[in-house]
Amino acid sequence: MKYKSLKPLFLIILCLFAYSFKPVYAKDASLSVENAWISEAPPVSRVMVAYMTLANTGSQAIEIVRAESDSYSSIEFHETVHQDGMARMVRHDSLNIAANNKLELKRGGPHLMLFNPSKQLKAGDTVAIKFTTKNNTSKTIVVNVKKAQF
Ligand SMILES: [Cu+2]
Repeated sequence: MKYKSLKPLFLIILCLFAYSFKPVYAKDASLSVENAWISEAPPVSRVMVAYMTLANTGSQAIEIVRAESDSYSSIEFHETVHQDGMARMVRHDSLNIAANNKLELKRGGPHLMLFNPSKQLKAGDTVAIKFTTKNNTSKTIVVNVKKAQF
């Protein structure tokens, strides 16, 4: 409720900003990735998890609609949510990074779920992951597999 009452004010401020800074708005949004790592999993595991910080230094939101890798059969966007004292995972269609903002993929929050590794991946191995955005731009990052951190 408190949030709802603040919303109009927030939008007005946002509009004022958009108006006053309009001339310097750039068309290209830019994505960078920091501290990316994949958590090593037991050999029997058919799923692994990747964490990272996605940074958008551009003035427009970035929506990542696809993630893929030769090292996995598929990659999904997940989020761990806590409901009634239980943690469960929900699947998202995309990852959204607001303009000039960061999205942290971390334990207990949003993450990449990596399915069916093509071979056993151990700490020290590297995996290439390709992201595709809604604007059909793509970015490939190299991610290190590390020992699980609890
Ligand atoms: Cu998951």
